[in-house]
This record gives sequence, structure tokens and C-alpha cells, in this order.
Amino acid sequence: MSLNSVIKWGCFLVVSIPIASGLAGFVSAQPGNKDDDRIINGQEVSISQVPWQVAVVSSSEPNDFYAQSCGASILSENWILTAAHCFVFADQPNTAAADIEILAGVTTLGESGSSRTSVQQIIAHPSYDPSTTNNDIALLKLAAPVGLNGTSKKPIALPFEQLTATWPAANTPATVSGWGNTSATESAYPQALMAAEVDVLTSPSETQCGSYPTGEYVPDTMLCAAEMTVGKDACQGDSGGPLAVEVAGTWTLAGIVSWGYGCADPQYPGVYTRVTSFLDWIKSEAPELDPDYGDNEEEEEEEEEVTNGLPVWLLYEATK
Ligand code: 4AZ
Repeated sequence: MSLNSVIKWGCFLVVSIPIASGLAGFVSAQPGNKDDDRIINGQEVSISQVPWQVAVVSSSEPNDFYAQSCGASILSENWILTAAHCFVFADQPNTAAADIEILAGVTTLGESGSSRTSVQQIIAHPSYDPSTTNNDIALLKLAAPVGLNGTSKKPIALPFEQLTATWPAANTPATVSGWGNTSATESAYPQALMAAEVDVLTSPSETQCGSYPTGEYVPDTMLCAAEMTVGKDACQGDSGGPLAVEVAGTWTLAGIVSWGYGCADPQYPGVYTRVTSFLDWIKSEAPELDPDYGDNEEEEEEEEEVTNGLPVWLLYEATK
């Protein structure tokens, strides 16, 4: 078993035994325990600062803190984007839609009054490979609207206007958020939502991410990001969550937390699913997310009928 799979096994434990991971987090949150290692050197944030962030929770566990297994992002009232590795496994049955729910608009896991939204369908990418973690992306089709409210439940934009070949460029600042482990060395799961500023490390054309062996980091489908100075990073439990980049005032989803060797290791940056590479797949599964959705042929014909700024019928009349 490679180091890589050992680390991912750690993540699967969080997914498959959320009660155990939640208990571990609770124990380390007791007074007297070290409390300075926030989401690997991130900070507590309010959900209104990252209102696209949601938690994927286990339907069978009523306590949100114990139930949280992965992060995800709101794309619209009915669609959530997350990581396939949260649901698709090489060595155990895949998670069914009925097994999970979405928790939106929440900062602190376990606070009273939160309500969950059921999931109608888990659509994992057909090329997701549990042995390499390549194509680690999944859409969740909600059974009911998530209830967008403009403050704590808001969609994040998909990068339809960015170019896969050049965006995001190396050194682009990005924000990663989630309820994942706050320690690289022990189990310290927070109840409060955390976020960290990291930098995109590689332009889309670069083939090397940190010291990962050649071939493990696949630049076409993955993105490499970290903050090396103090060591900010995503960690187990943040999987599926957003790596967000602000583009001219619009927060845009650049990456999905996917994998890494450990957390905040300067040699091994966080690896994210490269969202620009999956826009066609997203459009094919969720056509209403396509910015051109609803443009019907009649409208296009009408537009085409304007020639040299004059309606075709007028030119026709004029040349009679
Ligand atoms: C995980 O196992 C995981 N440091 C997520 C992110 C990172 C490492 C592991 C990145 O879910």
C-alpha cells in the first residue's frame, strides 16, 4: 500500500466512520488541548464569508458534527459539486443518495435549528479512478431546492469564462474552506467552519507539483495549491470542498479538495480537481448550469437575421 493510499484511507475512515472522527475531534477540543493549529493554519470564518460552502452529512447520524464527512459547493438551487472519492470506493460498496444529506447555511456544526436537504442522485464522474484519484468530481442533484438566501446560502460561479490552458495562473491567491482536520499530526476536527488562503502553485501547463512522483499529479485534471510560509493547507474531512478564486469581484470555483500526502507538508502541496477541465461534463449532466441554457434556436435565428445592423426584411424591402 503506497503512502498515498494510506493517507486516503485516513480520509475514507472519516467518510465511513463519521462517529469515530467526530469523537476524536470532540476530545481534542476539550480545554487544555492545543488550540493554535486551526484548519492547518487557517482561521475561523462565518458561512456568510464563504456562502457556497456546504457539508455532506450522513443521513443516519442526527448530530451534524458527527455526521459531517465531506465538503461541497453550491452551484444552484438544485445542484452541488463535490469530490467523487467521498462516495466511490475500490474496496467497499459506493454510497447511495439516500445515505447522505446536505447541510447549507451553517457555520458551526451541531448548532440547533439547522435543516438538511435530501439528495436525489449522486453523479460521480464515469472516469473517476479510486486507485489514482484522477477525475475526482461528482455532482449531487438535490431532491428539493437548497433555499438560496443571498447571505449564507449562495452559489459560486463556475469558470465558464476562464481558459483551461491558462487559468488559474501560478501565484493566483485562492481560499480553501471546510470542517476538516486542523492538525497535520493528530485528530482535531473543529465544529466551526475554517478557511485558509493558499496560492495556486502551478500554471496549467506545468507537470510537476511539489515532490510528487511523476504521473501522480496529472496537470490536465488536477491543480496544485499551498501556502508554504506558515504551512496552510486543506486536510482530511475538507475533501469535496471549494478552492475559490475571486475574478473581477466574482468568486469562482477553481478546484475541489481532492488529495495529498499528509497535510501542510512543504514537499507535498494540496492537490485539487481542476474544475475548468470538467465544464463540458457538468453541462452534459446539469444542462441548466450552462450559461447558454435557454437560448433557443428561434432567438438565435432572430439575432442572425440582423445584417449590417439592419434587419434582413428591411434590406430585402430596400433591394426590391
Ligand atoms: C483527504 O484525505 C485529504 N493536504 C484532503 C486534502 C489533503 C490531503 C488529504 C491535502 O481527504
